[in-house]
Amino acid sequence: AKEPVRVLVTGAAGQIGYALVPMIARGVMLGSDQPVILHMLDIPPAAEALDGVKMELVDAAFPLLKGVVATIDVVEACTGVNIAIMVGGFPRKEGMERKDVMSKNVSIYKSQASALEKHAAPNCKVLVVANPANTNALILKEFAPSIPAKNITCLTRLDHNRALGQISERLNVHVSDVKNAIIWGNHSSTQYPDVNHATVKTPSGEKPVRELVKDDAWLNGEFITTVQQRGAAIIKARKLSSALSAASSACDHIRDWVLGTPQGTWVSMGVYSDGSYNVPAGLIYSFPVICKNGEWSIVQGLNIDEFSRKKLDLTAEELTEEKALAYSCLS
Ligand code: NAX
Repeated sequence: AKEPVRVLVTGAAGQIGYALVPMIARGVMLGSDQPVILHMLDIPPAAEALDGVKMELVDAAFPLLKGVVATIDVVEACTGVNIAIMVGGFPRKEGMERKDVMSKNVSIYKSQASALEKHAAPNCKVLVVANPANTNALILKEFAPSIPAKNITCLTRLDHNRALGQISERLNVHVSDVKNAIIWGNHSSTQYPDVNHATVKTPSGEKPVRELVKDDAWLNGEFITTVQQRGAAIIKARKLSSALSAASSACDHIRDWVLGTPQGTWVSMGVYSDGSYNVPAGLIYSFPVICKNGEWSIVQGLNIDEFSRKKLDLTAEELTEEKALAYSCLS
């Protein structure tokens, strides 16, 4: 039998946490033969709710779940974890300045970075979900210098899956037949959902999405804004932000990272930029990646047309500004 993997979920008493922990305990993230021990962290006002989640995990009698640590102590939460899903953060409230929200998250991610660096298992893989996801991940990287940069990522897989979903709805094909969309840049409304290399599996082979949709105006317009604004549309409809889709996408992100992407398929991940595609190095930026043997690598050599170039640069500019804002909060 396999040794259990320890998975940390911060903000585990929140909405996404409540959707995510049962998925992990069922093997959706790491496979149906992989036992897990869940570490759940939240803050004192949510401690009682967190205990309630733990009670439900016990009650669900998951065969793969070998233990549950529910705590408000960041050191206890981080100790020995192999995978860390960072969902906890400070939300933007009405009337709050961007700088104030950034400042709260910078201080959270700075201290959690230190705890992970000191107490997590060697080679711990980190996924930041909490917004501003890219910049929180960057802060975590900066303050955990002994964790390799390649182990620190942020979630743009939800945006990626949303793009696949929109194409699937438009063409009336199954979403699993659509692949190789790309989310470039920030997990924000400046992200660029790119279908220039995306394909659909058809009875007569793989066909480019553009050839099948036959409507460049839609692909260059409404498709992009729908994906960019999808989070807001969910809030309007549900009066709550995306939770089940965020949790499911977080499982997809880690599963593909650990177990590998299928041959010929890439996915989108926010990763530390090495300057590929002339994206400034030193940002956490969403790129197309393939994963093999537990490591991601950026897909190279894709053609970037002029329309795309502008959009890649625009979202990079926003991330550069966010980085500067985050650094200004440190002093
Ligand atoms: P909730 O407010 O329901 O839950 C957040 C939880 O984090 C709360 O239980 C809170 O007590 C806890 N928390 C706050 N500070 C903490 C700290 N220092 N340590 C540990 N826990 C802490 O929010 P939810 O809807 O679950 O969303 C969580 C985060 O995901 C938000 O930042 C949200 O903006 C972000 N999202 C990111 C997405 C992505 O694709 N990257 C999509 C979904 C989501 O909007």
